[in-house]
Amino acid sequence: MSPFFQQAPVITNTFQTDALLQAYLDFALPKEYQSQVKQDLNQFGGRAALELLELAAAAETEPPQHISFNAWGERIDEIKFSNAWRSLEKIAAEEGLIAIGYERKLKSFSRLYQFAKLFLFHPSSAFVSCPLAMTDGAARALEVCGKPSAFKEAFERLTSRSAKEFWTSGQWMTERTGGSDVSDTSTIAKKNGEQYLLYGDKWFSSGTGSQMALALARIEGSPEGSRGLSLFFVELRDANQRLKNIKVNRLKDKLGTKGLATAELSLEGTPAILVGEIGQGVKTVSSMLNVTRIYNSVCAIASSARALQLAKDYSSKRKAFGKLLCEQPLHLQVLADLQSNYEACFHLTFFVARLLGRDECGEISDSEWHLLRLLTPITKLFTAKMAVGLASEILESFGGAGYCEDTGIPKILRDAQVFSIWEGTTNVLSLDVLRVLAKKESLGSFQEFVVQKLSQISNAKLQAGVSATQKRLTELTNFLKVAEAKASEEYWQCSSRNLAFRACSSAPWHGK
Ligand code: UCC
Repeated sequence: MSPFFQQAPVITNTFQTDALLQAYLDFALPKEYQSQVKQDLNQFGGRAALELLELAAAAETEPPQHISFNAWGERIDEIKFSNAWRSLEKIAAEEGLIAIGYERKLKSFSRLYQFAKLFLFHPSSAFVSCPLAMTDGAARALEVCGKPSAFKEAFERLTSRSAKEFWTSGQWMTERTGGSDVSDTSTIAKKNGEQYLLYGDKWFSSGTGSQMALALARIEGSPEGSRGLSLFFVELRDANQRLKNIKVNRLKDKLGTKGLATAELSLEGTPAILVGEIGQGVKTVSSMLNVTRIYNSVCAIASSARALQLAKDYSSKRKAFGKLLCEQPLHLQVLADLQSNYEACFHLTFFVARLLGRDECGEISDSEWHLLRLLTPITKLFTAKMAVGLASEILESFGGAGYCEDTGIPKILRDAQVFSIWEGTTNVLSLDVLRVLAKKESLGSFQEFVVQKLSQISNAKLQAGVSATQKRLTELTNFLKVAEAKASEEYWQCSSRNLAFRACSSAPWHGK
């Protein structure tokens, strides 16, 4: 008898195999854009399943290296990236992963198209998606500031389709004193003619291979706290590609995201240009944060889609107790539950992406704007937690094989854990939800939205879901009344997580 070897799960064209993404585009994209978008995503889904996947594996096998000194003892602080990593960046530029969002050829639907493409890219990107998130966020922050002439070239490069011209950006906020609380930022900006020189340490910089960064710093003499912070544009390298008065202290040894260089930096008189107004740094960077948080959500659902695709394929190949896994009721039930949670998160994320597109094209109503502001942190925190839980269940669905590194499954779990930390932890985002709810318009817009969507549902089969959603909305409203009556800051803070999760599970996200 020939020995038994288990067939491995395989990934094939990730657009063609994604019935949900295709159906969503049919539903959400106007007819005139459908064929061009689907054609592009179809070719990209093919690349994601083969070429990109191989490059991503190579980028993880050859992680970035920090070379502090050259052969002659001179400090050079070079970060050496694999060719595979650089190829992924090049492909990202050429495929327009940032450009699509700014060319706006599909008007307000450009974000939907761009994020659908990012959704295919992320799981085969070794987290090149992380610098892309910051690049997009930086482009948006510069755009919101009116693209002053000093940043014209940077904006063009960030949104370029030419790999030669393309720049990525870092986002330098976090310091040793805290990633969430930036109020203690100790980086100082000293005036130097029209520009500034930055002095201080940045503790989590994942854009070290980038050509620019947006950095928070305190102009000498500015008040303490976050209201004394300003935002700065930094061009990292000189004409010889040497870092401009920036020392790389070390690369972080992280749980996952191994292909991504995350560095600790010292700024030792780094030239910088003020972005936006003095003392408005947090507010100015928040347009970047809101974009990177949506990226986080898209990447979270994308990694879940990939994990499900692997598990579903495996279940049609793996036999146990005389049947394939996909014929085992309990196995199917577990996968179905995961799929349904994932699909809810998919709809929520793409709904927010469409709102962002409407905002950027000046088509958003006041009520939708409040909804976008509220849903951005809620979506980020909810999709991140879903992705971590799903990755753990999917790993388990592979049994012992899922626990072995060479199947590639453990990496999915390690990488998923970053989603609830990157760009704000669940607690920080819950507190952001409180910040938004303090302005009453957001809650009103949310309630109005849910009621209006429910009123459009006429299918009798969906009535149980409608009633359940109405009940949850009433519970949420009652919960807020009780919290308001108690009115203590402590009570509000303790309730904020619960509040964010309740809001997320009270709404029908599918709908125009
Ligand atoms: O550190 C990081 C790396 C983690 C490890 C990752 C592993 C490696 C990478 C792997 C990648 C795959 S990531 C960065 C994590 N840090 C954050 O995300 C920051 C978290 N903190 C916050 O989000 C805070 O809420 C702050 C910093 C945004 C704000 O804190 P403040 O200063 O206490 O907030 P204020 O004073 O309430 O806000 C100042 C102004 C207000 O407007 P005005 O002045 O009109 O009242 C706010 O309404 O900014 C406004 N604002 C916003 N506006 C604050 N947040 C927002 C927002 N999101 N959108 C619009």
